[in-house]
Amino acid sequence: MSKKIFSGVQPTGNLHLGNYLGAIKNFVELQNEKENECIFCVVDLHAITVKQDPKKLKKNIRETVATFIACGIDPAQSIIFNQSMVSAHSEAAWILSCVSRMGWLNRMTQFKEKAGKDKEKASIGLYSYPVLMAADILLYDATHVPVGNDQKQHLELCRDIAQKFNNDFDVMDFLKVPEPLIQKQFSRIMSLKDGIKKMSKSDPSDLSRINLTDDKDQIINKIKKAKTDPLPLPSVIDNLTERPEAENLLGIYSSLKNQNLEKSLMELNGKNFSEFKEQLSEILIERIMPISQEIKKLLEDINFLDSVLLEGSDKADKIASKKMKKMKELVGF
Ligand code: AQP
Repeated sequence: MSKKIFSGVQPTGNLHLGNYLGAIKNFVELQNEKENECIFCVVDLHAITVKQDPKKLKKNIRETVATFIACGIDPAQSIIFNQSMVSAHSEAAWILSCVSRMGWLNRMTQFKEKAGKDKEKASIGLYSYPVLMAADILLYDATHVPVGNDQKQHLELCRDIAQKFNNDFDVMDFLKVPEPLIQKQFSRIMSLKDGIKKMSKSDPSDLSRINLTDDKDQIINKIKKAKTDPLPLPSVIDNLTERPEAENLLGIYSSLKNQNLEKSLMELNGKNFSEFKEQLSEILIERIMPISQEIKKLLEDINFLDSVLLEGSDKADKIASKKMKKMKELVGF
């Protein structure tokens, strides 16, 4: 059955292995099932929920488009566009924020993590981030949303918002309730420096993540320095309990090889951590280098990247403005 796919990535720089294995790799697989309609958005409105340098933001927007394409998203097959170029996202987010309840948003763990200790100083945008995300998805009648595990709670909220809007305005199925598509295994890649923190663009330590623009030497160095524990490599999954760093590195290895953890453990049986790390670096170089080289090449042609966004935004605007018009009518505007 064909699916309508929508997902977004924030242009906040440093796109990393977590973004790739948790989300973008899945985008490409879904696109390659030819019957699906795919829309991938550079969510710049989301990016400004925390302070951004305007010049860097512009650069990061182009870098995100280049990364999408370098990873295998084909602008001739999928719509790639920029959220701020389609005004319906902001309009729908306002209407949906009037439908959403404070109590729902108060439960969002990502806000608590990102706002840190001083929540009073967090932007209102950061607090209402999940409502904008719901608007993004619902404007396109997306049936499926591929995301990393960290976005699961936001997706559940999106479903609640869609159902409440439909109930409030007595329209059975106007907003389609989407299904999350979260990979069963390895959907949360952790920091290379701390196995209980997710790999993240905003981590101040570059050693905590493999960036999709890293070169060979950077990859080798980061994996060499990745935190492990003093125990030997496990031979069975049960031995991974309370060993988050080992579990993370083995998860990355398995995800890159498209195999389960059991198979990787069997394959690596008898090896020590430094031999395993060498093997992990090799496979990372094999997978990441072509992406990193392609990103660099694409970034030399800014006109091409801008034209992809312009064309994609035109196509997205056609779909979103139609839905927005109906939404406004339902509300009574
Ligand atoms: N560590 C991760 N493991 C698996 N999936 C991940 N994603 C992000 N980090 C991991 C998934 O990547 C997609 C795009 O994420 P995003 O850039 O829109 O936002 P994010 O989740 O806030 O990513 P970061 O890296 O943590 O950014 P910062 O540091 O700026 O907050 C999403 O589908 C996400 O699930």
